[in-house]
Parts: sequence; structure tokens; C-alpha cells
Amino acid sequence: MSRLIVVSNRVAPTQEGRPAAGGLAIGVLDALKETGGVWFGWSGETVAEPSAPVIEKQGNVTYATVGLTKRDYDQYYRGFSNATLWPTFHYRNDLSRYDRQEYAGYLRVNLTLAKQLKELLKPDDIIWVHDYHLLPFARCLRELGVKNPMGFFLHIPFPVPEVLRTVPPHEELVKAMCSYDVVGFQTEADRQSFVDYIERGAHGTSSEDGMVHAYNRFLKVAAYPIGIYPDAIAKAAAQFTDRKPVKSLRDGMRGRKLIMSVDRLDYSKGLVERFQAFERLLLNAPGWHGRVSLVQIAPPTRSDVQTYQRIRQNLEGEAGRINGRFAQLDWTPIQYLNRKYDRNLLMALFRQSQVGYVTPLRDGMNLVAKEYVASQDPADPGVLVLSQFAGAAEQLPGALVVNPFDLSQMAEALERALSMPLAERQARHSDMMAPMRENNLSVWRDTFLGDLRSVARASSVAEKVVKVADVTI
Ligand code: ADQ
Repeated sequence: MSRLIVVSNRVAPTQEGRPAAGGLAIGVLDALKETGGVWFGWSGETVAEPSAPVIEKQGNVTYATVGLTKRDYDQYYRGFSNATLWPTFHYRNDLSRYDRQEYAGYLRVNLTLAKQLKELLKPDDIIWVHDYHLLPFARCLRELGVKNPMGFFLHIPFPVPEVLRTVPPHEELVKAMCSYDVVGFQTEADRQSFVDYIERGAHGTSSEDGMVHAYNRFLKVAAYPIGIYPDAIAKAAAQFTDRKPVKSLRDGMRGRKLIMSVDRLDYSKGLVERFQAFERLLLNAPGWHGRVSLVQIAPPTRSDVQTYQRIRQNLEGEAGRINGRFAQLDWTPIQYLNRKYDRNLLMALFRQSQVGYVTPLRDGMNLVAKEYVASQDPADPGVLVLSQFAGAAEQLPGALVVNPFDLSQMAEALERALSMPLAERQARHSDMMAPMRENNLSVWRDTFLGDLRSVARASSVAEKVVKVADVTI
């Protein structure tokens, strides 16, 4: 079987052969081990001078990482990727800025990375590129003469054409995406937005089998919703239940109910609205005073991007205000923890809570929602309150789905979740576990790679036909 080459902005750091990060990293690493291959991307370091990739082999997997100069980091990562694409793709074009120099830096880094990867490639490798940092990566490789099959998966939402058009080089970006052989999205809605752009803005066509024809290229475009391993998570959650932090959380609750939220600290996650809806619950239903607490775990990310500093201040202010308004000597309504936790511990914490409160304003998928459900004790499961704007809402039929812009509706959903009878909680939980098992992380990966391999087979057959035709002529 061909080797797999994974390209992502960050190469997940590994500990004893296992990725320290969750979800995606685990799925990708398993695939790499199956066929052998290379994981290529940024090391996370900034360096004075660009240099060749650092190569590290672990079994049949090679990690090839490169540093970015300060200028590359500022323009490609902090600039165009995270200050233009991230907000716009999350429908926050009010927070997005466009700077030509940054876009030039984004293209430059994509090209530099492509040149570096080219040196590591073999003719029958298949290449799987991840996320918005690398939209033009295939085009760069193709310009360098690389003919290998290339697939792309977008982890974040793909906006509707009207919103995408607010990014000035939108057409160049979409055209570049058409250099891939397979383009994958988290949801049907994202896939449809891409196809709408192609059909209305790029004079392209799409057919029912998911093939798109645009800019002189044929590519497969489909939704591949990312999954988790629900049974492994359930096991870890049960096993870690007696760990010290989990015990102290349990003891601290003293019979109170617990609503739990875990996110990266990001404006797309709807944290302020979430706190305000919890406040509304306390206002509307004073019977819950002293009987329910919200634990929000949100470690800061991208803290050198200005918008992220603002959201942190804002959120701390809101938590303080709400606590000041309602707290009693023995009860703090909101516990806001600004740190990361070990994954297994986090799953065990989820299992202690009665409500999982996952209400992003926009999210590609949101793995926390899936992890929350998987962590529950099937005999006494908690209830998931989930935003309709998380990709996960298409897949978790047992959740209480809310509009995160409607604080009253969220407050009502919290109350309903807190009071839900056991039989209904159990039914909802099993309604969600079944599809999560069917569409677990391996299914996501294998379906995507299966499609990429069939495109590869089809194009190698086509190439042979062309060669035979050349000889015959
Ligand atoms: P993220 O925006 O990072 O991912 P999410 O899908 O929720 O969002 O994944 C976060 C992961 O980090 C989860 O596995 C979670 O357990 C973990 N995590 C979060 N907070 C943590 C903490 N405090 N301590 C430890 N671990 C923590 C992007 C997209 C999503 C998409 C994923 C995967 O934005 O929409 O679901 O990629 O494709």
C-alpha cells in the first residue's frame, strides 16, 4: 500500500509513541502506523533563519518538522490564518482583518513548506493535508510538478459564499482548493456552501456522486464528519473516577448539580453568551440557587492575537459579575478554570456532571460534545445541551439543541436538562452512542482515505490509458 503523508500546521507532539493531544492526532497517527509514512508540518518553534526539516523516526512513522521565522509566524499563522480566515470561517467577519502583506506571507509559507515536503516524497505516496492554514498547499505542490494524489480536510466550518466573499482573495483560495483530488468538510452544510460557491461564483458544476468540475479540475467533494472512539472514552472516564481531582470535585459538590463546559478560550465558542444564559437560569428559577454550579474549563490559546486577550478579560469580568450577584458564603455559581487538563481526567470530570453545556456560536464539529456523551455512565447519564451551530448537532440526535444567541432558550434548556427524568436521559444517551460507534474516528479516516485512494487508482488508470494512446498514435 502507498505511504501516507500527513501535512498539518502543527505536528502533534508525541509521548511514548502516543500523541499528547486528542482526537485528530490519535486518528491520524493510527493511519500513519498502518501504512508507514510521514507527518510533516510546523514544529511550533520560531527560528532566526529558515532551515531544513528536522527528521525524527519512530517505527515506520517519520516526523518532519520545520521552524517558522518570526515574520512567517506573524504573517502566515497569527495574521492571515488566525486573524482573517479563522474569524471569517466562523462567521465573525466583524473580527476579521485583511492585510495584503499577511496574505503574501501565507502564500509564501505554503510554497516554502511545499518545497520542503517535495524533497521527502516518493512517487506513489498519497498526501493528506489538514485545515485552513494550508488551503493553497496542493496548488503549490502542483506548481512544483508533484503529481501525487492529494486530499484536504477542513476542520472548521466553510462559510456561505456571501461571507466567504468578504475575504478579498476568496476566488484565488477556492481555485487553489480545487488543486486537491478530494476536499472534505465536517458537515453537509459546509459541503453545500463550497458547492454553492463553485456553482454560482466559479462557473463550475457538481454531480450527485460528489464530483465537482471547476477551474479545469475534477475533484471529489464530500462531508466526512470527524468522530471519536466512544468506548475507549467511556472506559477512561470510568477508570479515572477515583483520581484525586475528580474526587475533590465530587466532594465539593455536596449534593449540588453540576453543569460542565470545556473549550479552548475562543470567541467562536460562545462563552460569554453561555455565562449569561446561566445567569438567566438563576434569575428565572431562584429554586436552583445553591443547588447548581457551572464549571467552565477554558485554557487560553493564541494569546498573542489581540482579540483573544479581549475575550479573556471579558469572560473574567462576566464570571466575576455573575458570582458577585448570586454567590453565597458556601456557593459559587461559576467556577472558571483557565487551564488544560489531562484528557482522561477531563472525561472523568464529565462523568461527574449532570449537564454538558456545549454552545459554540460556530464550530466545525466540536469533539467536546461527543466526548461528553461518551463519558457518561449509561445507568445515570448526564444531558447534553448543544448549539445548533456546532457540526456535532447534525449527529447527536439525543441532545437538547439550542440557539446560542437566544439566552432565554438556553436557560430553559438548562432547566429542562437539570430536571430530566432518568428514563429520558437514558434513551437520549443511547440514541447518541449508537451513531457515534458507527461513525467513529476510524470510519472518518478510512472513508476519507478510501476516497482518496480510489481517486488515485482512477487517475493512474487514466494516465496509463493516455500513455497507451500516445504509443498507439
Ligand atoms: P477545536 O476548536 O480545538 O478543534 P474541539 O473539537 O472541541 O475544538 O476539540 C478540542 C479538543 O481539545 C477536544 O478533544 C477536547 O477534549 C480537548 N480540550 C479542550 N479543552 C481542553 C482542556 N482544558 N484540557 C485538555 N483538553 C482539552 C477544531 C475545530 C473543531 C473540530 C476539531 C476536530 O475547531 O470544530 O471538531 O478541530 O476536527
